[in-house]
Amino acid sequence: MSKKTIFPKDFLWGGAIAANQSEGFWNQGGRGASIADTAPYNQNQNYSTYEAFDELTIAEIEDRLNDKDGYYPKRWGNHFYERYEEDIALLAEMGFKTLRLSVSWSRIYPKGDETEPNKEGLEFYRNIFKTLKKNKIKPIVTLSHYETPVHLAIKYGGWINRELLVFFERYCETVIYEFKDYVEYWMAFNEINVIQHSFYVGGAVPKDFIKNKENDLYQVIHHLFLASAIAKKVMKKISPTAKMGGMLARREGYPATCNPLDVLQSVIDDQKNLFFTDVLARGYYPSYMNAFFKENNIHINYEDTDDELLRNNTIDYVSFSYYMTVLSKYEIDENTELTTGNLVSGVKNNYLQSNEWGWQIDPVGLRITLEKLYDRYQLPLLVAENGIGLKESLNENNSIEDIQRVDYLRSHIREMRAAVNNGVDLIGYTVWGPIDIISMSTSEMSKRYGFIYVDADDYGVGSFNRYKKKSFYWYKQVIESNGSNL
Ligand code: BGP
Repeated sequence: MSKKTIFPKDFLWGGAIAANQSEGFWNQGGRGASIADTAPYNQNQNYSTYEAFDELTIAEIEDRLNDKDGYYPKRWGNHFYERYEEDIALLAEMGFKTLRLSVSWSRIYPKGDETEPNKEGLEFYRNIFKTLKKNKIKPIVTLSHYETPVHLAIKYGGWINRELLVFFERYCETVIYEFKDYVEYWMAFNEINVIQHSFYVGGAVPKDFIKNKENDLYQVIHHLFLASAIAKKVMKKISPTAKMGGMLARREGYPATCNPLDVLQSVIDDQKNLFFTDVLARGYYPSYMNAFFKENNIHINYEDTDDELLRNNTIDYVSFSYYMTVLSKYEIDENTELTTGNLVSGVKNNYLQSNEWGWQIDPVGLRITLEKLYDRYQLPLLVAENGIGLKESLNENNSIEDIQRVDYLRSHIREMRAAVNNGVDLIGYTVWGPIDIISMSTSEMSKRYGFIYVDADDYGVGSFNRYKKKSFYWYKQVIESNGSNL
């Protein structure tokens, strides 16, 4: 390996947040409720059965909306809604080149099916984009980060219903038109494959609408593919020089042994994950999925124009979240040790250490995934999320010595650097939750990812003031040196 590895000069160093985990003020500024606002915090939770992934009936969703069931941290976030100027100034101080953030659909169309957008919502994001521009930070915008308006879930059954395509197209047209002068990078859905884990989180589908689980799953996925293609189609029309990406929760894995059956299992597990980016990047269903549909009697309702829509509107770059790896095993029995993750679970790898939530830390896995994805798609790649959740509290100097975070990020950046050196076209790296943010899977504030500490607990008690951690200064120097000073 060459000693002097250089990231491209316009490499997008930065971080990533989502509206529903950061903004708060969930019912202010004309905003409607989104499905994320129904995710409660349960202090007695068992980490392997995250409530965030519960399947819910309409009655249960309504109960949660009426606060029948406790405390909902995503409604409060980290107060980005009122502190975004201060937050962006801090990110600019670190030298951020980019901030990946989502627009909350229900701030723009509070119920989702209106014909006129909410002006206050548009104003809010316009101010954010202006502030980013002033600070020379390029936004990467996710159009839907688990944020479907809850009304679309209750009234239409969420993404099981093809009618959502009409509402989503209108939303995309509005947002892309309004912000075309500020945004060069878009992506339609965050972690589009989360639907494999929850109809509600991934597809806004209440239990009442699910008739045949497996068939319905692929119908919802088909609609998400069409919606992604529509987002690209709209973007091409309104902002032809911008780029539309696809976003996958990457499940990188290895065979548990060199038994060919474990190796084959690993290939099959990988296909289940890569299926999503295969369709988005190539514009058609891969043969292994067509075979699977045939064998399992799965029939997707297609319209004549669907094939053309998918083929003509493929993504411009591939992005993914990467936190961990797992093992694949042909035969899993009661002695097989399993491991958890927020989306990824599988067989435990004893060569790896885990974080407090059982997520197995594997920097080399990031290199492997970059090489694999680039080879498969030959499209630019973006690491849209990476980072480590830690429980932290301020020391006497109002800071945190988050050495573990620095170690984690440093080791992952080293592997990215090696991949770039080996010819991978990597355009950016956005560390998850640069300012402490509510956890997606556990709804905890105390699972912290940030370079910047937010003084708030799991119940929203605290000043919400921001404090720089040690990693703040470290990441600043990483960006300053374009990744050579780690
Ligand atoms: C991803 C989600 C994010 C984020 C991250 C960390 O799956 O896209 O929204 O939260 O994981 O996960 P968690 O917050 O559950 O620790």
